[in-house]
Amino acid sequence: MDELVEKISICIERGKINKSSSYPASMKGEEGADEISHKALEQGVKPDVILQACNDGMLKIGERFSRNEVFVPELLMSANAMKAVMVHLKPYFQLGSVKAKGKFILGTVSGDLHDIGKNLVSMVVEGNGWEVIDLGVDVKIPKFIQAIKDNPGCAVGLSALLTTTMINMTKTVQEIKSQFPDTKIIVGGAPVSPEAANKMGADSYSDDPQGAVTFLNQTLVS
Ligand code: B1M
Repeated sequence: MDELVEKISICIERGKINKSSSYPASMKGEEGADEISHKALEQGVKPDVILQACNDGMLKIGERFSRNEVFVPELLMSANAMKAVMVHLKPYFQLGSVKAKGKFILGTVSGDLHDIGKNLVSMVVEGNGWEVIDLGVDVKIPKFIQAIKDNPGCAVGLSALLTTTMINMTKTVQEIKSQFPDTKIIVGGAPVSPEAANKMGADSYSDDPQGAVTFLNQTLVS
């Protein structure tokens, strides 16, 4: 089982999506993240362990990108490999048809196209009984405002992965708070910190999806 987990991490790092993908050339014809994660789940590997393997692979490709050893196309292939795994993991994060505890509006802020972390947050929050209204990536302030108007009583989650888009996160938080002071906001993403969250006026910060669930359960469930 450990071997499968190790292979998943390698597939993510190297951007090997599935068997029919000819990228990377050195892994042509081999099974990819898609088939191996499916097999691992069938053999009883815990979804959390598979998720951790994916995160490890992502971390490694990110470090290589920082060292200029790989470039954006390689990052994209890794992201696509991770998405292939997430298709298999999704059912494990979802509950049956239970009445939603409340609504959670989620999006990656304007200028930012990273959505893997946000999608994980979405899955886990949904799996814990909340209705998630996922606005996607590069979400401009008016779109958040409209969604809040359409869903009174909702909470809002913002994600950002670039230090340059944290300014847009701040602007989004401030605009939401000026129009809807009672709306609770949680922020997250690699460059965000509890201090930054506090400074921008968000109600909470989390470095993982479970933190968003805890926040929602504590804030909106009486
Ligand atoms: Co980009 N990228 N990227 N990238 N990318 C980073 C973020 C970077 C750190 C890489 C590096 O330099 N080492 C760097 C940012 C540097 C910085 O600003 N400090 C970077 C850069 C520079 C860029 C471009 C500018 C590159 C370029 O074009 N020259 C460009 C920007 C595009 C844009 O957004 N406008 C770019 C593009 C891309 C791709 C499109 C190729 C691709 C994204 C594909 C996609 O998301 N669909 C990509 C990727 C894959 C990465 C790395 C490798 C991986 C990010 C990721 O998915 N991590 C990343 C390096 C790295 O982080 N290792 C990098 C896995 C994910 C599960 O973690 O998103 O942190 P994360 O989410 C976590 C937590 O943060 C938390 O929960 C998640 C699960 O634990 N969380 C929340 C996230 N949101 C939350 C919200 C919450 C609560 C928790 O509540 C609401």
